[in-house]
This record gives sequence, C-alpha cells and structure tokens, in this order.
Amino acid sequence: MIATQKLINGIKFGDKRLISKAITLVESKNPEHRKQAENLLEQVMPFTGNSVKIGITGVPGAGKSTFIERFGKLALNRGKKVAVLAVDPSSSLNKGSILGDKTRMEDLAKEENAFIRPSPSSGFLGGIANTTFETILICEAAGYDYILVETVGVGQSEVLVSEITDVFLFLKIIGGGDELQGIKRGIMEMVDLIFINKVEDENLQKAKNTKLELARALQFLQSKEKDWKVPILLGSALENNGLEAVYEKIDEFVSLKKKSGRFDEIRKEQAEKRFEYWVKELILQKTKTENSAENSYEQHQKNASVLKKNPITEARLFVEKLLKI
Ligand SMILES: Nc1nc2c(ncn2[C@@H]2O[C@H](COP(=O)(O)OP(=O)(O)O)[C@@H](O)[C@H]2O)c(=O)[nH]1
Ligand SMILES: [Mg+2]
Repeated sequence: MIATQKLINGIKFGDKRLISKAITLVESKNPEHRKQAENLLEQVMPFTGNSVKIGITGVPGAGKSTFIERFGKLALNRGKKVAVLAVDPSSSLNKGSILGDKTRMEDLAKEENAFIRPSPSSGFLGGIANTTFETILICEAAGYDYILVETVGVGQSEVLVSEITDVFLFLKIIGGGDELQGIKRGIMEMVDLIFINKVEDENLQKAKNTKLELARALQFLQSKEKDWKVPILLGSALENNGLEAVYEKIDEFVSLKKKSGRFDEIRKEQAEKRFEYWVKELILQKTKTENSAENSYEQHQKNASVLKKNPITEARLFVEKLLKI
C-alpha cells in the first residue's frame, strides 16, 4: 500500500501513475483501503472545485470516444488539461470495444496534459462505476480543467452521470430511431447541449431534418435550466468538424451558470445527493455484515420474496430490529 501522503503529493504534482493508484484506492471495496481513501479525499478536498465536468452520452457507436479524443485535443491546444473517464459498460463486456477505445484514446493518452482512465472492471451501478464521483474529485485536485465522462444509455447510467457533471452533452446520430436514442427515455430532459455527429457532406440535409425534429421535441419539454435554450449543433468528430462550436457553447453555458450562481448551486445539490447515496450505501453495507442470523438482511429479504408477503413490512421489521426501535 502506498502511503497516503505520497499519493497526495502525486496528485498535486500531476503524476499520472500516482493519480491512477489513488483512483484504484478509491474504487477498492477493501475496508482498509476505504479508510485510506476517505482520508486521502479529505485531504485533497481543498484543491477541488475548479474543473468543468462534462458528461457525454449517446448510443454505442454514436462516436463518443472519437468525439472525446478530438475534443480533448482541442482543449489541450488551448492550454487546458484534460481527464477522460470512460465508464462505458460495453467496453468491459466487449473486448473489441476496449481495443477500439484504446487505439482511439491512445493518442490523447500520450499527451503530457491528458489523463485517460478506462472503465473499472467491476462495481458498475447501471453502467457507471459507483465511485466516479470520487474519481472526479481526484482529477479535479490534480488540476484537470476539463473532466470528460463517457457513458452509454444503459439503465440508470445517464441519470447518474448527469448527477455528477456540470454539462450534459447528448451525441446523436441521424436516424437509428429516436426511441433507441433516448428521446422517449428522458434524456432530452437532462441535456444541456446536443451534437448531431457523423454529419458529412452526403447527409447534411438529413442532419438538418433531424435537427428540426429534435428542436420540435425540445419545445414540448420543460427546459432544465430556465435561462438556457439547448443548442443543437451539427458536425463530424471523425473529420474534426464542428467541435470548436461545441467548445464555445460549453464555455458560454458555464459562464452563464457561474454568473447566475447556478453553477455552484447545482454542485451543492449534487453533493447532497452524494451524501444521500453514501448514507444508503453504508447502512446497507453495515446491515449485511453486522447482524445475527435471524435478524439478517438475507433472512428478511428471503421472507419478503414469499410472494404473498408484503416487502414493505419485511423491510420495516428489519429496520426496526436493526435500529432497535
Ligand atoms: N463517418 C463518421 N464516423 C464516425 C464519426 N465519429 C465516429 N465515427 C466512427 O463510428 C464508430 C464508433 O465510434 P466510437 O467513437 O467508438 O463510438 P462510441 O461507441 O459512441 O464511443 C467508429 O468506427 C468511428 O470511427 C463521424 O463523425 N463520422
Ligand atoms: Mg466509446
């Protein structure tokens, strides 16, 4: 185990190897590691809060990894530091996808001011690693200006990513079915910006139609932020076209939110949600480890699974015994 102070220094000096080690520590479920991780986070907290966290969603194959690679380079060219957290569950399920992402991101990873963290192999919660919030804190403390979080429309992953990022970007491709791409699954209510990707000469007209449809769909939704009309931009990540406009729009969004105070307000709400998450998580962990057999979580859960029994009653009985009410 590497000493906490060494890891902290590594984070402060932007030593990528030690940043990686610190993230591995934060991801660990081992109780000793958890203690050390908590201590480490406590000490790096004063250095957090200065990044722009961007969540990027879209169906597999929409071009998220390609987009991130290009966007990352753009930010580097402007003198920024970039961290990429890939929490694409398809990457760990499908070896081909890992290789694809690896080659795509390799170029970026070689850059001094870029840091790439691939998906952890376990610990997914509906597609997003349940420690991504904490991983982001480490990247922030390490001085990364942009933290890009790639997710995919599986289960709750989009909601979770939108709850830990400042800007939520939806990468859409032409056609492919709106339902599949999440129009009806509530993504549209979470997004701050839409980028229609893979728009090249031959399909420009189709892309414009898609944009009109999207704009119409957005009209019927309550906008997430009162003072912001979700922009729909067109471009091609592959041909490096249209990414500057995305960069500018993100800048504009962040400036606006900072000016109005919403930026910090949203971050505070996110921290509150994170607190709630950990309360539930830690109670659940304790209940599973520190109970006698007849009062055990498993026993009550088994009782609840008898179909004529009411799960709410079993849950209440269990909690009452646990808290000795
Ligand atoms: N034609 C075209 N292909 C693209 C574009 N962006 C990505 N692709 C290709 O689409 C495939 C999937 O890209 P990837 O970035 O892995 O998508 P992800 O699954 O959303 O991360 C790859 O073969 C890319 O080369 C684009 O703008 N135009
Ligand atoms: Mg990808």
